[in-house]
Formats: sequence, C-alpha cells, structure tokens
Amino acid sequence: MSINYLRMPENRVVITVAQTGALVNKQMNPAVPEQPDEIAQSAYDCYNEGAAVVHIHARDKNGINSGDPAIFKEIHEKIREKCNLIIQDSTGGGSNLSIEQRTSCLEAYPEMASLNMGTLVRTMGAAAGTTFMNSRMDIENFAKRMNHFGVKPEMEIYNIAMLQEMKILISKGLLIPPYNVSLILGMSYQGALEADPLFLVNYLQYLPDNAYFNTLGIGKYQLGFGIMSMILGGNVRVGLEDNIFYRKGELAKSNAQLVARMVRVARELGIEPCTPDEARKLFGLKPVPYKN
Ligand code: KMH
Ligand code: ZN
Repeated sequence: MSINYLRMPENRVVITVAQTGALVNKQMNPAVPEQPDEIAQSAYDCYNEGAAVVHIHARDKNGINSGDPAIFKEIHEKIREKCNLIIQDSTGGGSNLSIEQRTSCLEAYPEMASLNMGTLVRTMGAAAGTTFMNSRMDIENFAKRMNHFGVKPEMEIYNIAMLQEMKILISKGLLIPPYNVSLILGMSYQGALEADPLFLVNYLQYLPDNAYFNTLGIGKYQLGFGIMSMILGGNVRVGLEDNIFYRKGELAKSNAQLVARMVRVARELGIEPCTPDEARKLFGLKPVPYKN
C-alpha cells in the first residue's frame, strides 16, 4: 500500500459545481436550477465565481429526472453560449431512469460524464428501498460508450471496494489516464462511507497511479472535506446536488454562493482555482466534436 495519486500542481484546485442532482428539488431549496435556462444562468454565475466544471442533471418540464439527450443538448448549448465551462453530464440519472436512458446524455457530447462504480441501495426519500444498479457489466458498458464518444469518465466512488472495480477497468484497458476519481463521503444512507477524515486518507491509500481525485462531502461535510481535499492535493465539488444548506438552518441562496465560499477559503489557503482550459489540459480532455 502506498500513496501514488496525482497531486494537483502546487496551489491549484479544480472546482466542480453539481447544481441540480436527482434527489433535491425546489421544494427543498427554491434555488435548485431545474430547467435549461436556469441551469445555464446558474452555471455562468458559478463560472464567474471560479468553477471550472459543471456536473449536469436534466429534468423534464415537470421537474422529473430525464435522460433525454435533446434536453442535455439544450443545456449544453445554453451554457456554451455563455462560457467555456467543462460540461460533465450525469449518467447516474435518477431512480426513474433505465440504464439505457442514463447513457443517452452521451449523445449530447459532454466532455466528461459521471461513472458510478458500484451498486447502491437507497434507504431514504421517495426512492427508499430501490436499487441504484451499477453492475460490473453495466460499468464496463458505460465506460465503453464513454470511450466511443471521447468522453472522460468521472468515477464516483462510494466505498473502498469500488476502487477495486476501477482497477478492473484499468486492467481491461477501458480507462485512459490520467483518471478522474471523485471520492464520496457522508452519504452512508446510500452506501457511501461516512464523513470521517480517516476514511478520506484511507481512500487515498488505495487510489491507483495516475489518478487525480476530487472530494464530495455530502451535506454539512461539503465545506470541511473540500478544504481537506485541497490540502491533500485534490480537487473539490460543491453545489446544491450534494448540499442544500449554507450553514445549519440556513438554505444556500444559490450554487454560486457555495462556489464563492470555497474559492474564498482556497485563496485564504494560498490556492488558486484553475480555469476550465487549465483543467482541460490537466485532465487530458478531448475536443468536443459537437458545435452549437
Ligand atoms: N450526488 C452524488 C453523490 C451521478 O450523478 O452520477 C452522486 C452523483 C451520481 O452525482
Ligand atoms: Zn449527480
């Protein structure tokens, strides 16, 4: 066991914003952007605050999770009209979507897409008792489809065993380095490790070579784990998908507010956020064939 992950260049961080998700809605926080115009405007605000990557979930006109590539395409176009954020689509989708529907977003040509690295069981909320299915076969098929579209996977890791799945994909030649790994802490109700700092260090000990890591602390852990991640040479994800609060008892006003706070703290630590183009270079993203 050794620690061989790729550290970010000294004093730099890539900030991803996950704005919408599949499990939160406007009833929980009116600032959750659901429709393409809102998603694009919020993304632009986050870009202006220092985000380099935007993680996208699509909703239909009624706010229901959707895998419709036309909606993803509309969102991409609206964002690309405003700024050059890296667009990372969710293939996690939502509990109402089939595996097929979850990969349809790739037809809208994101530069990155989430790749959930194992099966989870939802234990809370409307979807309690349902399975978030990601079998080894599904994961391989997702990875093959991402390779077909030139999309870089953002591997979402909810527990240590999922790093083993990543090593299997590497051994089969299905991943192109450098790898992009998101380590999730604090979603124990859905199979993710608890938000204990020692679990973050434990994850790092088992990361393969050539992997940049990004940390997702869920709920009240978003800020603290983001700071730990930066100190350990990793990247950070913030946003209403993972945390609807600014602080205890106070809803966040916007995704941009959460990005702005992380950027303020980063700068206090002497760490500067990467621009989207700097992040593209580091992660080795392929140019998108899709044009507006
Ligand atoms: N909300 C994250 C913890 C996906 O979109 O693929 C899980 C997620 C999954 O982002
Ligand atoms: Zn997501």
